Amino acid sequence: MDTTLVIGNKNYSSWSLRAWLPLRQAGLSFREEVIPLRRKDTAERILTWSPSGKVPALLHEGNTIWDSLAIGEYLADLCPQVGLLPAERPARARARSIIAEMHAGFVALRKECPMDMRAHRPAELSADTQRDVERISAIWEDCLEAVGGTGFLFGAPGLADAFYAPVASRFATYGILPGPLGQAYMQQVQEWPLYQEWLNAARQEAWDFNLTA
Ligand SMILES: N[C@@H](CCC(=O)N[C@@H](CS)C(=O)NCC(=O)O)C(=O)O
Repeated sequence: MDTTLVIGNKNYSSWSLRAWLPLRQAGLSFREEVIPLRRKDTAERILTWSPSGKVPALLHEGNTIWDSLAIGEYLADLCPQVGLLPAERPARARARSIIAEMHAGFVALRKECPMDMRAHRPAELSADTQRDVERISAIWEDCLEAVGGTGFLFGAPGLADAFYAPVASRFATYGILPGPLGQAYMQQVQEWPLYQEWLNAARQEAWDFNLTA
């Protein structure tokens, strides 16, 4: 049976990237259904696939799984050998906590600094966004210190990195500099071959929301 991931524009849709990365890591073959956001027919097109009216949605073996976090958990469950979540329970609990914190929070950063992978547009941050940046830097530092100071958040790349990859992209776009460990982590994400593959596709998309206007 066909596996399909329904996503938005790669340059802008951070939630889509969060589902696409673990799906690629899982190694399932799938096709992408890309629905351009912010068009007259966007809502109607998404609703033919996703009951929430939002992307991403995963169609797998007759199941529809919508929401990036549900998709990540589904894939971790389906392919435990891939290690999307850490093997040890305490690390797995921390991974789930920081994933949930990302999924539910950082509203100021998300609103003020929307993902725009192709752009470089350094910005002055509001106090609320600065607080989000400081919290994210602390999360990254805590995780990296626990794995020896380099690499991905829990050593090998996984779901936690998928959830924070769009944040690394935003930091790069808006000229936001975390501490030294955070900067090394941003570089690690930017060198992740799957991230580069998505970014290259984003660069080739023709759609432009003109977010500065
Ligand atoms: N909580 C959802 C959020 C998904 C979401 O907000 N997706 C946006 C695109 S990144 C969307 O589908 N927007 C609908 C629209 O723009 O019409 C998730 O984690 O998947």
